[in-house]
Amino acid sequence: MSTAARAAVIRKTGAPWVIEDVEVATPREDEVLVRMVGTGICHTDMGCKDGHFPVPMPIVLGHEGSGVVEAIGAKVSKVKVGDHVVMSFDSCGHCHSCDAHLPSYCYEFYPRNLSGMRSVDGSATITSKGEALNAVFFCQSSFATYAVAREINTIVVDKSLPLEILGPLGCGIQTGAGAAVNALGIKKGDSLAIFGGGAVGLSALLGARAVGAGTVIVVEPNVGRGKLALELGATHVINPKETADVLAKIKELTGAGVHFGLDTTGIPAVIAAGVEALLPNGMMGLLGVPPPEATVPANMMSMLVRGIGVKYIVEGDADPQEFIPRMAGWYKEGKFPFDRLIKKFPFDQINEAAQSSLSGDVIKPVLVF
Ligand code: CXF
Ligand code: ZN
Repeated sequence: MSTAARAAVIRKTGAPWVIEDVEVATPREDEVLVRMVGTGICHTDMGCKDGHFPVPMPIVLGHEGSGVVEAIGAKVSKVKVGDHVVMSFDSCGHCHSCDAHLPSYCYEFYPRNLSGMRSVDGSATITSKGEALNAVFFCQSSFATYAVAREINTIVVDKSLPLEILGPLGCGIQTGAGAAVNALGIKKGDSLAIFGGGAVGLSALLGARAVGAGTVIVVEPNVGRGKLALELGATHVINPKETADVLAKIKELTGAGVHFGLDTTGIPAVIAAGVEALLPNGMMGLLGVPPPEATVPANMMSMLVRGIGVKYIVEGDADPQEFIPRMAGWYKEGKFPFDRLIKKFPFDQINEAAQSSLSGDVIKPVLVF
C-alpha cells in the first residue's frame, strides 16, 4: 500500500519546482518511510535542477531531510517507528571506502545518490498517477511530504533537538564542518583560511571553532556574511572587493601564512591564492563546484618546496552515523550554533527559498512541512 504525498517535481532542466500529488512506496526490507518535518536546500539541488549536474528527469530533488519514522522494513534494526531522524547520503556499506569508514567515497556513490531510481533494480519509490519519478536522490528525495530512505543513510537524533532545522546536518553543514575537522584534521591552535562564507564555508568555521582552532580567516565579498562570520568566531574577515591582494593580506595577518586552506568557491584564481597562502606542509581542501573545464591552477615547484597537499573532499570525509550525532552534541553544548545560518520557509515557497540562497540573502534555506 502506497502513501499519498505531495512532492516538488522538476519535469525539465531549468524549470521551476511544481508541487504535485504523488504516491510514495511502502519501504522494502532495508528501507524506512519518513514523514518529513524539514529539509534544507543545498547548492547541489539547484545545480541538478539547472543542469550543472546531469540527473534524469522528471526528478524529486532534496537531500537534507529531517523527519519522523512512520514505517520500517523487516530487516531494519537500528531505526524504530517514531524515531526522529536526519537523512544523509547513501553508500553500499561493503566496498573498500565503506570498510574504511569513508562512505562518501563509496565506489557506488554516484549510482546510489544521483541516478534517481533504486540502484539494485532500477525501481521507483515515488510515482505520480502511475508514472515513475526519479526519487531516490541521495536515497531520500526529501522535497516531498514523505521520503523513503535506507537504514544506512538514516541517522537517529536526540528528540530534544529542533527537528525542523536538523536536515542540513546531513549534507551542507557536514560538508563544511567535516572538511575542517575530519579531512584537514584541524586541532587546537591550527590556523585556517576559508574562501567563501556561504553555508559550507561558515560550517567549516563552526567546525574549526568547535575543536579550538586558532586563527580562522574568512574571505567573503558579501558584507552581511562577513559580519556573521565574525559573530561566529572568525578572527578576521577579508572582503576581496576591498582588498586588492588577498594573499598579501593573509600573510600580513598571520605573519607567514596558514596551516590549512578550504576553498568553497571553485574559482581557479582563488584556489591558486589559497595554495600560496599555506605554510610548509600545508593542505588545501577543495569543496567548491568548478566550471566544467577548469584545472587545478597551482604552481608545482612552489608546492614541491613546501610539501603542499591539495585534495577534493566529498561530504566532509564524514561517516554520517558518527558525525551527525557529534555535530548535534556540539550544538547542544552551545559550541556549534549552526541555527544562525538557517532561515525557514514553508514547503510551498520552495522556488522563493532557492532564489533567496542564489541571491546571497539567505545562507541556508530550510523548507518546513
Ligand atoms: C555533492 C557535491 C558534488 C559531488 C557529490 C556530492 N555533495 C552534496 O551536495
Ligand atoms: Zn548537498
